[in-house]
Amino acid sequence: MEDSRIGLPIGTALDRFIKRFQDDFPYATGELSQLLRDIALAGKVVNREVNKAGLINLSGSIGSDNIQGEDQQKLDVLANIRFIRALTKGGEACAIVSEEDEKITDLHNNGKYIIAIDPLDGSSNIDVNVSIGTIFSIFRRLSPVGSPVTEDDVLQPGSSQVAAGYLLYGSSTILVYTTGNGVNGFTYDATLGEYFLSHQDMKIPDNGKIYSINEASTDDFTKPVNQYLDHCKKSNYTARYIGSLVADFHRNLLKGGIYIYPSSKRYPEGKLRLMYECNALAFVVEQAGGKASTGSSRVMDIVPKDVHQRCPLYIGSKSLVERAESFYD
Ligand code: AHM
Ligand code: MG
Repeated sequence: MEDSRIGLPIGTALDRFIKRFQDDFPYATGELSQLLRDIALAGKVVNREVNKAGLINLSGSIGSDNIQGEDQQKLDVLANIRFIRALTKGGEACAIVSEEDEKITDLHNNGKYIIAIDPLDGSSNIDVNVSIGTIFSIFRRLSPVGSPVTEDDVLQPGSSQVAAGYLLYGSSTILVYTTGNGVNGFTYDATLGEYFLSHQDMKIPDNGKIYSINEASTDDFTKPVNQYLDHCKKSNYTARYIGSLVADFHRNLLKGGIYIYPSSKRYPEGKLRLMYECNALAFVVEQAGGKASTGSSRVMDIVPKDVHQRCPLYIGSKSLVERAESFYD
């Protein structure tokens, strides 16, 4: 089975795929390709650790909080180490922003790329064998190579991403990414230690019946959010909420639906982080024909003021997101 747009069959190894499209990247020198390979490799290591967590004493909390004041799990910390190490080694990245680190990691090298990463998202699901994921965003630095990394290099809007994607450690492990030429998914075959193209040129259905939101918080939500939820119920939608952003997003990408984490009394700015949770999925969804909104504006247009800034998120099928936005008009 060959896709006319990408010209490579299902089953193509990730490495071959990356090589084939290397020349399509702006400023192609192979460095962005190498970064994607580094992320894929670290993903294999994290996948192994996630799969064995119960056996090798990796379950549970580490007993400290991260910058968000959230309880860090052992696997959160380990995944952070694995990804930072993989991204540091190659020299392609000059700075890394991570959910787990308060400050930007400036690598003081000649790397051209800035990475924003949530090494392991869905902490509350780590110990209970529920799907969790890694989310990444890649930007090109703006300042000249050789000079110190600046705030402007790091605080770029999502619209400047050169690549983004996620790894979902689920019933199977999948890497989904975009470099701005559509979205492709690669399923990991652990017996061969390799990712293979399984989802070509992914497109999100324009419509759908799934809505995903933590409905226990309705008392905290604003009127438009609750009105939209009433609309979902009256329209016979079905509710699906795992509480792992990557897993909820991936399901809706395949089946059509909307994921919402709105602003609320508890989280006036929303809970999810713009730079390493919302932007990457926004880039993927737009490339797949969907939409990502704050409820009133495009997520990827926000210029971040802080690396850990939060943002309300309405993401998924275009017509569903637009309908949700109409409740704010
Ligand atoms: P985390 O980065 O601490 O794991 O938090 C992000 C997670 C998302 O994966 C998920 O969609 C959301 O938080 C769930 O939040 P809640 O428990 O409030 O529904
Ligand atoms: Mg997270």
